Amino acid sequence: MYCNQCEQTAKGIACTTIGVCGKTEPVAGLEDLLTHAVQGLCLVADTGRKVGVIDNAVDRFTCEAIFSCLTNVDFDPARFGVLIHKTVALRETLKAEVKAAGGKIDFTAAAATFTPADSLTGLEEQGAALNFINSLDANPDLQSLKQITMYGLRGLAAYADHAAILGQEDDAVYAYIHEAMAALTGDLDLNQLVALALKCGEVNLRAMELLDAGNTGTYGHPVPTPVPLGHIPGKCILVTGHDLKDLAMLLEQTKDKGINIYTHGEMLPCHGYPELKKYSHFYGHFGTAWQNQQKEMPEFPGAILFTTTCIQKPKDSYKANVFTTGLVGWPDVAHIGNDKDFSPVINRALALPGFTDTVDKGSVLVGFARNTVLGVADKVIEAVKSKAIRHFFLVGGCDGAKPGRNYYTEIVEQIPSDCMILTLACGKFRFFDKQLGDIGGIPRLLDVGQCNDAYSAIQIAVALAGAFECGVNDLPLSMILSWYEQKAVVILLTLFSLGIKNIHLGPSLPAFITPNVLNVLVENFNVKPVSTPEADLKAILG
Ligand code: FSO
Ligand code: SF4
Repeated sequence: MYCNQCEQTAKGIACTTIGVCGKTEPVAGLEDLLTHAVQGLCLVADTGRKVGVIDNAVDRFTCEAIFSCLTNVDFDPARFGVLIHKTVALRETLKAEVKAAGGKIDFTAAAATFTPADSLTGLEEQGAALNFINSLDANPDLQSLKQITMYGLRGLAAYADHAAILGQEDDAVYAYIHEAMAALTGDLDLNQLVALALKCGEVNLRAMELLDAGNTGTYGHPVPTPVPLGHIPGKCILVTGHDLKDLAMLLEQTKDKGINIYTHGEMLPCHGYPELKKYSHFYGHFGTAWQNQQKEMPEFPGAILFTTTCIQKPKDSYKANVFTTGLVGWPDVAHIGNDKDFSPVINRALALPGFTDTVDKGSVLVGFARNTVLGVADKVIEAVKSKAIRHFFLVGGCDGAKPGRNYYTEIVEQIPSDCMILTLACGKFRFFDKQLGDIGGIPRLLDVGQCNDAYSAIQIAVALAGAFECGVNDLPLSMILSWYEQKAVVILLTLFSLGIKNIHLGPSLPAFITPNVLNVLVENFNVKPVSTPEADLKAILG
């Protein structure tokens, strides 16, 4: 195996025997084979579009298959076997449709013609034989740019899939995904690859806009809401991941069952949505970010539902309590299918003891997405003009296990009291419960939401720039971002496509970026690796 797509990759180079994330060598091969197969499907779909053949089932499936290869989504070899066979079956059906519409189907690329082995072992061998990453391009810089786009596509597919689940789709997004996946099978020069990567970021803005419309259109705009961090007596279910619709369906199915629902990780901001918070049994939040699952989940006395994503190997002490749904998967863990009948989760929760006491651990405030923040825009603008607010920091992104991530806790602690801090995604758990006070009644620490709500943060920045009649780069705003997986890669591409500069990125730079490609990013966007909180704050604030 050779995987270097995430921030925790082994030795900062690549995982070559087993993933630090727990990905096994066979699964790595299956992910490579699935990606190869999806490229074949995309070659046909891209050709089909030119003769008017557009198939929504193919569009939706393409996103699901690509999203399945994102870090910490699916570790189940059997599920990958099903996906690979379905990809090739769809490819052949689509070929026939394209041919009937007058399109050319004489593809020579191996991805468009390969036959998958019948057995899972055979598929694993086919995957291993691909040597996929190293075969992308012999030139390391071009290979690096291809990887940036491919990982960006994984993030983009994730957002497009989340949005489609809520009924929000735009064919332009699918068209780009097909075009780009197909293009990555061929030879492209440096300029073409840079353009393809930036387009990925641009299209992702649209996908995130669709997701924002899906979430806020279905569940309302988040409103400021205190969320208890303790618990109350009663049976309980913990919901983690990012999928609001799964949570909504679970809340509905448990409303008269005497079970309290708690969020974990990236589901915390769900407490702010009017159509979710209306359920009286939607109680509070338990635990912190994804990498602490194995420590925290054994302590939860109820069932645990993983929506997409991040899953870590469930320990035996709580594995029987774990259920997955959506694209997330772990071998031998019960999976709730598309009928979304959560009865097995509910029955497990009823069979477990639940909490028997009341513990008060205080609360945190959520609900500062674009509608809330822009609702107090006048106050904020006035505070900037009167110098009550000196600077805004967006400290956001993914959390992870590396010790270097203490940087993010420390910088938040050291940011002066006349500065506001916006945050989003699971990196916030390093400081989400800190009491940072307020400026003129506005809390200093504002939780914009999940990583999936990056669109909301961008809209806030764009609106502030409009109010001050300047560009986003000219605002008293600094972005201190932490990355871990490929949704963060595509958000970075989106920020680049918007011309946003001076991003501080950490805790380490991606292993798949070569020094030459990094130079291009530094020259064009002035990306800076994070250094120390003291040095970075001095450089920003003077
Ligand atoms: Fe975190 Fe995982 Fe939301 Fe990522 S839970 S790491 S950026 O998948 O998605 O922030
Ligand atoms: Fe390693 Fe990350 Fe790939 Fe997992 S996803 S195998 S940790 S690089």
